[in-house]
Amino acid sequence: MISSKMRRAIGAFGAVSLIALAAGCGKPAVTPPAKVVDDAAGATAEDAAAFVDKVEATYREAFEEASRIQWVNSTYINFDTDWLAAKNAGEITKMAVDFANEAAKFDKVELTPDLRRKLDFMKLGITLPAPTRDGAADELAQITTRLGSTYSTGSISVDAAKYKAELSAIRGPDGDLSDGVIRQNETELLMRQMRDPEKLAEVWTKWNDYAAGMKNDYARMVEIANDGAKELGYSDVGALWRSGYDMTPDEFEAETDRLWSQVKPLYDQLHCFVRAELNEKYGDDVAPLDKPIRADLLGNMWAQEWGSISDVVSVGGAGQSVDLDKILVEKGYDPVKMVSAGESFFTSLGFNALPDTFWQRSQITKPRDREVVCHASAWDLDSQDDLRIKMCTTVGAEDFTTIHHELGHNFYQRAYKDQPILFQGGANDGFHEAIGDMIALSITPEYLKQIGLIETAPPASEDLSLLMRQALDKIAFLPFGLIVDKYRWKIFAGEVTPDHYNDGWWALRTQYQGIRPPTERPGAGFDAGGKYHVPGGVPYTRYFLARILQFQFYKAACDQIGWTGPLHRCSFYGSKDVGAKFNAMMEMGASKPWPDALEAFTGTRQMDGSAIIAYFKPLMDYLEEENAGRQCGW
Ligand code: X8Z
Ligand code: ZN
Repeated sequence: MISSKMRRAIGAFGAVSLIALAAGCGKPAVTPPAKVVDDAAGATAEDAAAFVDKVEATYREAFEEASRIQWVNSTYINFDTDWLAAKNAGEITKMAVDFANEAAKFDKVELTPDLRRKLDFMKLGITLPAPTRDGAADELAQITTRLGSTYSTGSISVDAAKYKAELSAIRGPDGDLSDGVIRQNETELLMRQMRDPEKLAEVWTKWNDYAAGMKNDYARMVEIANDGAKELGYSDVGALWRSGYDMTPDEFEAETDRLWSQVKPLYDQLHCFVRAELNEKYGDDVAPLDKPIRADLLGNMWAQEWGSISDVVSVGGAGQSVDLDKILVEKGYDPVKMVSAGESFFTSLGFNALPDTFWQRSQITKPRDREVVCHASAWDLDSQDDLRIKMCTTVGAEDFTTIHHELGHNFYQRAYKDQPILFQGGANDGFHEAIGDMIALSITPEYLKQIGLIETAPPASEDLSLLMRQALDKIAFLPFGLIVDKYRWKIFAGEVTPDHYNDGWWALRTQYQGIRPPTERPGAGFDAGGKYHVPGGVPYTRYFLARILQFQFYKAACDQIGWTGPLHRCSFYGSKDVGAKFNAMMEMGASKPWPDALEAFTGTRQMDGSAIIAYFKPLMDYLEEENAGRQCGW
């Protein structure tokens, strides 16, 4: 499975990672056995340059074909597209592993920084490497394809009559409600909307139970990919993943812990306040004040972002001043119009409009009558202009943010399209995830007024309620963003074994997020498998980094326009200067160590939590006061 610097699509199963999808069928692809090159005798810098040229030419062609296969598979999952995707993924993994091994013959040759970086990326771009022994790459590709499809085509069964109202709310009056089968993306929508603790617990439990069916495949995937990582010289896959940040794996882990300790006080205050609000709504039985919060009450299947329960968590008793969910519906926005609005923000900064093919080829809403990967992703199929998003958009605030997120990937991809293919990627993967989010931070009431979504911006007295809505998404996410990989690092290192997959998961969930499951979980289950990126093999620390970085980018942009007001009210909509400077960072792609890119836009070389802390300062002051008499913690 390939990703990062070698990916063509971001956030796609398989296409973030060209090689993730696999079929459980079909004859293995025929490819020559890989040869491990350990003879460095006589290799020169010129040889290295010629080798890199060959690899890049090969990848340009191979990635385009792989992306198109992955696209068809992700937008039409069936036996045949799984078969094709798995076959192709196996071939690409073999090719990439062969190149990575061959690159080792230049380990001791003195090279320019660019060449050295490209050779390093040949290894680091393989998210889940296969060992070179016969059959391993194909087995891995089949497993990862099956995991992807099993997740995306997953469903649960409920009593249709009991959920009639909820199902018609998400399917509309014409939707068929009779069968009681709730599909994966519908379980997400239900967790957002339902407020009945018994129904929440049922949907939550059934989805997490469904995930247990992916456990054996996952455990086998870990075995094979770890063998592959060892052949490439890493202790395990976790170490490989932590090596992509221009520092050692240990330094990177320490860096993420440092960032977490900077922002943890924000989370602790938010947790304390939200738990008290839930206690008021649901009472001591469902939401006691002295225990971790029940994970199904937070408006999200994974308790990762809590913005959907802003109706429950109110500031000073005030209602929601700007209810974007309602406004988008009232103003007659449909999914395409939402994407158009997102594009307009980027063009206001001076970026060119998206190509016509974006509109012709993207999947913006869920097609009827066929299985697709609903999890949102952004694609660049030809490493040039064939940009697309793939979403199952519903009209509302959450997907409006996700659209900006995905478009951020597309505009980044286009900005670095003239880089050599091995440098076509984010400065690090956190940058890639932060671009669109940074733009979305600029969706302030003042901006909504500018684009005609609201008539008058609310007074400053309503800032706290707006900040609360943001905190429920941005701050609540921080520990989740950290633990998904802390968990997988432990699995790859053998510290959490399949018999204890759930024990390991819930230990971290409780320790970092302060949440608990609504029902008793089997220790040997696989609840983490119910989160897209786990069966999808998509590394997750990138999203933690992005939560920090997006505020750094945003603050830098606001400084550039000379903003002196409260940070959360700044919108840089329409600033060509910010656009030009942002583009200068984006067009570097992955060609330089990430601190260079960060410095180009923000003037600093450190990832740092002080911008997110500054943004939420007014809310934190409020929360500290409100929580003063409370027993916080769990
Ligand atoms: O997976 C995504 C994007 C695609 S890269 C929609 N995100 C993470 C998630 O959904 O878990 C964005 C925020 C975190
Ligand atoms: Zn993304």
